[in-house]
Amino acid sequence: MRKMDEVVALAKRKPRRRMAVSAPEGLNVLEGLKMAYELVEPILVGDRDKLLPLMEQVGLEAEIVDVKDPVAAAHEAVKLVSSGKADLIMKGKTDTPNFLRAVLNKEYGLRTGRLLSHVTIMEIPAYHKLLFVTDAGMNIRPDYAQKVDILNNALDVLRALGYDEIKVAAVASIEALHHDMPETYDAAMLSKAAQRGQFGGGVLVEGPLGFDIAISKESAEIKKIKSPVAGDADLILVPDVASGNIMAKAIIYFGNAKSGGIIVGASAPVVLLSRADTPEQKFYSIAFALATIG
Ligand code: COD
Repeated sequence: MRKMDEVVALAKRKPRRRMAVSAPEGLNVLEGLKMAYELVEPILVGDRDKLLPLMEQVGLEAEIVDVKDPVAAAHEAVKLVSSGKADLIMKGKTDTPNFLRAVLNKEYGLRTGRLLSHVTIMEIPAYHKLLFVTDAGMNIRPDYAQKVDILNNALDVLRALGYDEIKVAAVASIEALHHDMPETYDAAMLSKAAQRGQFGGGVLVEGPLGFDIAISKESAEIKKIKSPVAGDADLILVPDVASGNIMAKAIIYFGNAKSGGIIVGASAPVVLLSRADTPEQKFYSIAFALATIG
């Protein structure tokens, strides 16, 4: 896929769903929800007194579940999903760790027994196709086994969007194995596992690769790295949340990218990017979540 509009078109072909939104008291959240009104019916879990004037300003009509505290709102929103009153959930102003703790709640959370992980989607004017990044949002310092789960989750997402050949770059700061850089060993092991078919057909994993090699054929030629993934990656598997989050935000802000983000592996899709996102980014995140529902 080359454009975010293709993901939006896919989402528009799905049935409209009910989406619980935790602490949506912000113009950017409400404007994003208005843009996505054709895709999802929002249920706003937040402070009614703050919401009503903002909703009037934006021109959005929606059910409100009155919860003043943003952390309590995350828990109520999760309960709406686990009780079947909503089909998916989105983070508004609740901070990410507390929102995720509500999603992971042992009693009423959205656990499935699988690892939950984050996938970012980006349309970057300087790149020839959509670029996905995982995990720049949830698992702080994943070990090798967790990286296998993170990769499998992201592969499920791309397959749900219709990909049957997926080029994955497991990135690090260098292409050689370095005894003091464990991420280079993890990347090499993932690459070997993929060669042996551990991630299914049509999946190519190359690593360790510098980010420049993953997205630039010229860099690969200069550094004499021969791989079908070089300069043509669909999915970037990052070593940890810090490097991935910084990389993704640098691309979004300096690279003028259209972007969206979701958590996968839960019993329902979870829409999650940064609190500072624009309405357009909220809209793309919602479309991305909807497009991946089977
Ligand atoms: N998938 C499934 N279960 C999980 C996961 C996961 N990814 N992470 C934790 N759990 C389970 C554990 O097995 C355990 O049962 C319980 O949840 C608590 O685990 P802890 O002790 O690791 O939980 P926390 O609350 O200390 O941390 C979980 C967070 C998701 C809150 C934490 O990992 C986090 O803050 N992640 C980064 C979020 C962030 O700031 N992102 C960047 C901004 S977008």
